[in-house]
Amino acid sequence: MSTVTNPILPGCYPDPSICRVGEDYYLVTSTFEYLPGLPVLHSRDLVTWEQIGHVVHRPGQLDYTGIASSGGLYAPTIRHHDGLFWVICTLVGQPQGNPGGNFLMTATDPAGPWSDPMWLDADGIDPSIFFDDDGRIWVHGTRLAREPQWYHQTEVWIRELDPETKKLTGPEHVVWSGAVKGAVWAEAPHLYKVDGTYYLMAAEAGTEFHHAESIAQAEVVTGPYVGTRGNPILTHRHLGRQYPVVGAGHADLVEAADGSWWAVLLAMRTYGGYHYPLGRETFLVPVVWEDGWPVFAPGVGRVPDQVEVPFATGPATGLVQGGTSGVVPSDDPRWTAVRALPTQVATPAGDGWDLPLRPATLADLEVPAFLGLRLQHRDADLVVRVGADLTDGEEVGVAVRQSEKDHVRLAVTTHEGVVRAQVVHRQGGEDRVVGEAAVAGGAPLTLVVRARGVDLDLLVGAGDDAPVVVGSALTTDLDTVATGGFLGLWLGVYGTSNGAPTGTVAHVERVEYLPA
Ligand code: 6LW
Repeated sequence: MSTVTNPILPGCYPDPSICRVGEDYYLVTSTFEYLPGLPVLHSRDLVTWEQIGHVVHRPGQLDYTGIASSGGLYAPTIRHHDGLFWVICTLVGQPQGNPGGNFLMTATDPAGPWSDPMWLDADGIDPSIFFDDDGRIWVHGTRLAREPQWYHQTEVWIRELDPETKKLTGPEHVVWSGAVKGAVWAEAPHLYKVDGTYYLMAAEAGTEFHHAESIAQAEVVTGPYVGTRGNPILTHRHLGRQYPVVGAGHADLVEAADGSWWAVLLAMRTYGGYHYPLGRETFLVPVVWEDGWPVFAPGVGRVPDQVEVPFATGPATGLVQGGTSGVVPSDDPRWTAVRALPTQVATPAGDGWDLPLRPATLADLEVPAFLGLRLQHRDADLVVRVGADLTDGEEVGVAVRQSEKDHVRLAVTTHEGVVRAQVVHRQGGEDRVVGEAAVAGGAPLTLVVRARGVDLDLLVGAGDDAPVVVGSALTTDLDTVATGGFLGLWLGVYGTSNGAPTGTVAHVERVEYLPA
């Protein structure tokens, strides 16, 4: 028996989906505009998780051109059938004329390689796939209702997939709009068959404070689906905004090898008031079946802080964080870039990276020279040692990123041989300088993001000098409660020539992510 502390995946790991193959569990989450996309996490016991790869890991697999922050990859579903892993997902926010929408990818090894996308003729988001025991395959998803009877009414549709052509075929069935009349955003639908009955489980009320999970059953896969009187089967909305975990929903079920049932779902841990800078995280909840319906967290009725997993023997670490030293080597799977793969913007070099500056800035809808990782702890430091021979107009720095419009950066620049550092808070698309300091001394520079709850300090030190604070900001000005969107915060290193052609390469000697 092991006891794991929730969340099992801390930081921005939203919209989890899980499947089991023998004794192995595989889980995927959304990644929006970040690449590589859709991390594949593996566990043998639900308590110790390791990242083994990504579904979107190859240049050219998907085109992220022009995709704004909080667009991109939403809400994947992972299933295993007949020796093949299937992921179905949506690429959101493609400019007109480019492929986008719902697609399938398959792999024989969940660590990859994964196939190119097989695009589906279906609009909407949150697709899922169900393999019935009669050999038929059913795709389902959600979209704004074609003939809405209330504002933001969505509808869950089901349609058959032809296994040969991988195209949708036959009639479409609209089966669900949420458990309550007037429900908004029926999302993350997943079909299951348990003891001969079909179950359609879906979230509703939006991926925010009112988020809730509901379930319905049918005798035939295409419905009609009838909800349980017990809906919603899980929500935290009745606990109020002071409760430290909010927004529970977007669940997926898995049956363990011993016959026990579990759900993974997203929720947010608040701090600094009603804010969640770490974003939507993945939690584990035990499930039992009573009278033909699932009961989430029996006896507790909400997402438990700690979960006992009887068959687990592991150290219950949740997602294992980097090395003990905190150094993030360039092959660490947590590295992500924006609209491109890390290896398309930088080259691994020693413990670090060679990062060629790019004309694009963090504010542009392009590929910036940015390498980052999720903020996974309230209190953590990102410490970067970087050297660059900048010319006037160029900058290298560290950033706390929500989006193009909202981020805080410590920018080191040079002007006529004078090096200085500025902390710039870009808020709602407007830059504001919140701190400034001269930088004198040797190379390389040490750039630090120090997150302590709501407080963010950005520091610079030259050569062997101890870093000093240049400016400060608040994580609660950067989270999605403040800015909108779907993301938790990212910390990273960046370099830009601010629009000018450049041949400058920053050498990122060392990056450490240090939970404090
Ligand atoms: C996702 C939707 C949601 O598509 O947020 O919790 C959206 N739910 O299901 C983006 O993550």
